[in-house]
Amino acid sequence: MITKIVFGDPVRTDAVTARVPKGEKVKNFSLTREEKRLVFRCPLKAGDAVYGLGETMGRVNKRGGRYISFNTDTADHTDSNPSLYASHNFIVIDGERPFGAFFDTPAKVTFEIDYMGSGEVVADCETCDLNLYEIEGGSAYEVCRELIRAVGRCYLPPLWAFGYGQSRFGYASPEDFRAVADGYKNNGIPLDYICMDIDYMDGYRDFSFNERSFPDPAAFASDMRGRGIRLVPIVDAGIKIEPGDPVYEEGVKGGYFCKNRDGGFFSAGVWPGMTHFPDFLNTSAREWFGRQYKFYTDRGFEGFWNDMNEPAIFYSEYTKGLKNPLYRLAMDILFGKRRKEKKERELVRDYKSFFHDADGRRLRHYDVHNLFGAMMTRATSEGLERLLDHRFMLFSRSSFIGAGRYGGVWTGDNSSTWEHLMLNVRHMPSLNMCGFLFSGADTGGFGGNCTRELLLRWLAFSVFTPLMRNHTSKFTRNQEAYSFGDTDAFRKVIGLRYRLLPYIYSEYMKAALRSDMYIKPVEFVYPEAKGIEDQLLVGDSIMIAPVVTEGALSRNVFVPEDMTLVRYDGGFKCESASRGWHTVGVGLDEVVFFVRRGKLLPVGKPIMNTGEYDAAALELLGDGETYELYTDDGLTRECTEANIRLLKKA
Ligand code: MIG
Repeated sequence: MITKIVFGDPVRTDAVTARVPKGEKVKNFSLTREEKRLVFRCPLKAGDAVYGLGETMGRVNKRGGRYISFNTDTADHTDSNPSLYASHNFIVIDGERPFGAFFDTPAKVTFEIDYMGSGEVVADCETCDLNLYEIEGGSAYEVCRELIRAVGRCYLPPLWAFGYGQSRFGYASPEDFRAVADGYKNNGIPLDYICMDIDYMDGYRDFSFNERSFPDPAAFASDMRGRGIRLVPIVDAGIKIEPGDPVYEEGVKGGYFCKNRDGGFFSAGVWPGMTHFPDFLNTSAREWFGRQYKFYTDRGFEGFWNDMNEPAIFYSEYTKGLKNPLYRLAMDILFGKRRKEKKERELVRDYKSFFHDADGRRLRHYDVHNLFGAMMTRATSEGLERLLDHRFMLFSRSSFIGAGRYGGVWTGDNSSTWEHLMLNVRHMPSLNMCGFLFSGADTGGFGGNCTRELLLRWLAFSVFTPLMRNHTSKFTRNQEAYSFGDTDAFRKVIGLRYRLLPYIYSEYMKAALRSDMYIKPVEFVYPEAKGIEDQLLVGDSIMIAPVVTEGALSRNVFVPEDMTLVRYDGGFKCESASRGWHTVGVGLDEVVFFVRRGKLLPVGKPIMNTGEYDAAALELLGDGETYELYTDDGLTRECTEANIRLLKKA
C-alpha cells in the first residue's frame, strides 16, 4: 500500500511514474514544520532494522548513522563523510509493522537514524515543498518492491553491457586501447568493452575526439568491434566555453545553459577550463543535449558513462581564490580540514548562485541540486532512444531515485582497499532497493594501488554485479587482469562471469520486468540471517558469500537452509551444504557460491565475449525442477515476458 502526501508546492522530480492515491496526512511520522524546513521523526524499537538510502556510507542496516543527501564529488568514502554522489531518500523501517518512506525532494535532506543512540529516525528536509510517499507492506522486501513498482520499469541494458569491461583514467591513444584488447586476448581472458576516459577528447570537450590521436574514430570503433570489443566514451556535464565551437554556439543560441542571477550564463571551471552547465531541468535543453550524442552514434558508439554531474565544480567565477594554484597548494599544506570546509562553503555559494528554468519555473540550483545528475542521465537516455533503434549502455555517477529508469550507476572514486570492496558489497542491495539494478563499483578500486589478491577477490564479487568494470585512476599501478603475473586465476574468475551469463542476464531482465530487486540482503528471504551483511542473494537461485578479508583463504558462511555449494575453478563442482554455519575454504583462483534449495542455475559454455553467447547450449545445476530463462537478441527493445521460456531439468 503506497500513498502520497503533498506538502506545499513541490518541484517535479518525475521520480515516481505510477498513479499513487493521495493521503491526507502522514501516518508513520510526527512532523515539525519550521519556516524553511520539514522535520519528520519516528521512534525505533531495539530490534528494528532500517534499510535504504541507496548509495550512502554506513552499513546495509543504516542504524547509528547520519547521512546527508547532497550530491558531492568526493573520493572520501569513509563513515565520517555524510554525502556521496547520489541522493536516494528512501528508507524502510523493518519492525513489527514494516513501512517505508520516500522523501521526494531534490533539496538537501539529513537523515539521522538512531544517531548517537537517539532511538529515532529523523529526516530533516531543507524545504517545505515535497511529496512524501509512505509505503506499508508485509515485509521490508515487499515495501521495497512497492517503491520500485511506483518508480517504473528499470533501465534495460543490452546483453553486451553484462560482459566484463576494462577502463582506466589515462588511456589516451588507439595504441593504449589496442594494447588492452591484445592483453586480454593473448591471455585468453574474456572482455566486452573498454571505457574511454576524458583523454580521448579534444581539450576535454564533450562531443569531440582529439583528432591527432583519433583521426577516424568511426574506423577505430569498427576495428575494435571486429575484435569483439565496444568502446564506451565518457561524457562530462559541463560544456566548454569556446566561441566558434558548434555545441557551445548552439547551447548559447538556444539558451540551454543554467543562468546567473543577472541573466547571463553561469560559468564553472571543470576539466576543459570554464564551462556552462546545460539546464537539464529544462525539457528543450535536455532534448538538445540528448541530440549531441549523435556525434558518437554516427560513428558506431553505443555505450556511455556520464561523469561530473553532481555537478562537480573545481572553481567558479565566484571562487577566484581557488583558481590560483599557489594559493591552493598553500591551503592544502596548511589546513587539510579547513580547506575541505572552505571548499564545501564555496560549493554551496556556487550552487546558490545559478538558476534553472524548469519549463517556466525558475529554480535556484541549490534547492534542486540533487536532481541535476539524474536529469543528465534522462537527457542522454531519451536522446539515445531517439538516435538508436536498439538498447544502449549508459551509467552515471550522480543520481536521484527515478534515474534508474534511464540508466545505471557506478559508485564513483573508491580506492583499492578491502574496506571499499566491502562497501561495494553493501552498496549493491541498497541500490537495488531504490530501483538501481544496473550498478557496480570500480572493480579493484579507483584510487591507490591494487594488489593481485585484492583484484582477484574483488573480481570474484563483481562477477555477480550487473556492471562489472575494472577501473583505476591515473598514476596508479596497472590494474588490468593481465598485469599481475600468472593470469590463470584471472582467466577462471572472469571466465565464470561468462559461464553465468544465461543466469545473470535472465535474472536481471526478470527483475526489471517484474519490479523486483536483482541483488538483495539474505535476510529479505531468510529472516534468520538478520544482520549478516557480507552475504547476498543474487537473483532467485544464488546466495554469495564473497571473501572480503586480506589474507583469508576461507571464511565463515551462514547457510540458512540446505543448499548446493558450487565451487568454480574452471569447472563447476557441486557438493551439499547443510543448514547452519560452515567454514568454507576459498582459494584465490576459485569462486564459491551457493544454489538455493529447489532452484536451478543455468550455466553456459566458456566464451570470450557476449557475442559468442549461445542460449541453446546450457547446463542446469542445482536440485530444482524448472528455470525461467530470458533470451532475446541482446539488443531489441521488445523485452517482455514472452521472451521467457521454462527450462526443465532432464
Ligand atoms: O575529476 O574522468 O569518477 O571515474 O576516471 C575526476 C576522470 C574525473 C572522475 C570519475 C572517474 C574518472 C575521472 N573523473
